[in-house]
Amino acid sequence: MKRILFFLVAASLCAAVSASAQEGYVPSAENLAARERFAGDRFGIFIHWGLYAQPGRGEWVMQQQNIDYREYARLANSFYPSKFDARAWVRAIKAGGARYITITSRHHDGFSLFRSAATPYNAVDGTPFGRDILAELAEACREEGIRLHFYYSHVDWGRLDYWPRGRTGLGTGRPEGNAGDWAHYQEFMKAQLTELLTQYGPVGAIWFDGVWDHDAEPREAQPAIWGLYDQYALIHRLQPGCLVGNNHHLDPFPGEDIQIFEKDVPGENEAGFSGGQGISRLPLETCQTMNNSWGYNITDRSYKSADDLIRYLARTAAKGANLLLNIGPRPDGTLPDEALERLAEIGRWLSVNGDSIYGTQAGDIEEQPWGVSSRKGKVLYLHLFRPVESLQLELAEKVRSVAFLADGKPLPFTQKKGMVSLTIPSSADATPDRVIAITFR
Ligand code: H79
Repeated sequence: MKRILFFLVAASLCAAVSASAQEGYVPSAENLAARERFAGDRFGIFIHWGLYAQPGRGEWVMQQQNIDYREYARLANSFYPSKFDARAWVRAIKAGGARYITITSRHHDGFSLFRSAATPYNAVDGTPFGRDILAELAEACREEGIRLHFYYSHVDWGRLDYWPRGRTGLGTGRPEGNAGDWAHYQEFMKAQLTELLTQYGPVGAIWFDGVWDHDAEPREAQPAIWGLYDQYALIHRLQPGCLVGNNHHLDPFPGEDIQIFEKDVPGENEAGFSGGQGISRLPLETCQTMNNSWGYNITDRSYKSADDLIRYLARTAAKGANLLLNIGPRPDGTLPDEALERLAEIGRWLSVNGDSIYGTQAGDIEEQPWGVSSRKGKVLYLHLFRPVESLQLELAEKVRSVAFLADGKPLPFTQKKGMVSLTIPSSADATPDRVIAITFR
């Protein structure tokens, strides 16, 4: 109780000013256009990169191994990714068919990948590498025509002003009895958000993560605890077209422009993070790992096959959501071979079948044993995940033509009383998802 009071007093002071503005949030025309563009993108690549790439045990290593924050910070002295080449990343990602990149500007360990006057604990001022990772990436993205989004952690496992702590980062050596300075931490985050929105050109989205650290407090308390409305107003003021997303696993708060689902397509909860949220009317995004780790994990070989990832992309699109697929670069700055191979395969599939993914909405037909469906205007796309000989579909609209998307070969069909029957010739071509386009009149 004392803790709640502390937060409310500390946070409401700074949140009060703009809280009302965001509570009656009306997105600008620019923001609405950005949402539409985002929803059409359908496929992005998530990059988790930071000091944690060096121990190679994922981005939670500091919390999981209870590493003292002073010892952990020494990893900055050996941050020297000699093979980092932003253009090579962006080219591989673009060839993979992704339309945007979301990179961890600062994760829970508190290290910033960008030049920041708010803390020396950053890639430029705090490492021998001395280069601004985000600046190089932003330039490469501009050249290649890919949008850039920034992940930003609300949680910090090493700062003394991040106190009271939440449920994580309790073993990182911050002294008991630390007074903390929550209002100072809020100011720090706003200073960094201002940098992110003024140093790198247009930012597609700010992607927050960590509200769940204080989930002992109820949902309604979260905006005031974290100063969310203040941050959202700041972002929209600096860049009206910048989308705000927050991976809090709750129903969206006012001021958010997209809704995020962690490791599940919207409506499912296999990973266990999505039980507390429904599906809103905002553009949706599912983030997912290629193996079982976000940050580089040197022993995690549990990569999903390229075929499974392609089907996951189709399943996500069929739910009307984007897929944000993760890669954890190595400490030397390269993308893991396994990730590059999968990217290339997804890109090959999309170069033929992209029409059934980009710019689509959820399909008219729910997920079936044979696969899923997506829709764009007058065209319904059937994604066949396994061979079937025939399909009976209840479709109210009158069908004009049916054809394979890959080669345009027409399929025989009949339509009687709203029931469409398709006979599907078998194919020798191996594909994880054979797409049929049904065009209505
Ligand atoms: O950045 C990646 C992860 O590091 C971060 N989000 C993705 C995108 C993340 N890691 N775990 N989580 C998010 C899920 C949070 C799990 C929690 Fe819990 C469940 C937080 C509170 C309840 C685990 C169990 C940690 C504390 C208790």
